Amino acid sequence: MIAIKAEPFPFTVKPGALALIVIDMQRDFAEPGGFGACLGNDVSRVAKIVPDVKRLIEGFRAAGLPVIHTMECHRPDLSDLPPAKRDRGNPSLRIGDEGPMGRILISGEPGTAILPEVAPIDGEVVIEKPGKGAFYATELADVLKKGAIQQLVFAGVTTEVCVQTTMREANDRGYECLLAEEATESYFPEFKAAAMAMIRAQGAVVGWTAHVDDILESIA
Ligand code: TIU
Repeated sequence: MIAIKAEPFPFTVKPGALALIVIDMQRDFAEPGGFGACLGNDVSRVAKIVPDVKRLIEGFRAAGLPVIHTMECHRPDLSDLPPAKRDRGNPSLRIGDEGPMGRILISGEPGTAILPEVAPIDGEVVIEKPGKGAFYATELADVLKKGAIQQLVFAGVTTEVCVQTTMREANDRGYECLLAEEATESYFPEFKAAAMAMIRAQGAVVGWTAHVDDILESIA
């Protein structure tokens, strides 16, 4: 393996220590009638990155590198849903309400599932998370420690919410983090651009950004 061409400078891959983490590529954020749409967002932007997320996942699988998936969701009894989260944003349907794809953002419901094109395969870890960050109230820290993972490539949605929150959490825990530019998206293009810029500012204060092609070329 070689260094990945990245910003603000090349990302040196540590053999055996790199994993891909795919954040919340769920129907609830990509399809009409889901959580993202209930918050008033145009979800079509998310659907457009599916091919790039898919080829990144396939590249990691082909290289024998771990792929970890996360899902933002809550228990059916809502015991892990703070009222402050449930009531935020005046959505048309709130978390736990019955929507066209089942109960909004509830574990096991059809709308909460990961999009079929980028779904986990047998043996891949799936982290269900009640927060925006993937470390809060989950087993992610243990999974990474057990796998001797020290570096994370990030994909998924949305760039400035769950992706950036998790990158910041990982960065503080000592992981080197690289965001795959074409494999992440926001409902707001200007927020994606700002998140990318603030991640790599100040000499990679949160992490690196790189193009999917450059990541794939380096891990092949
Ligand atoms: N996964 C994720 O980013 N959850 C969100 O609620 N994102 C929004 O942009 N709302």
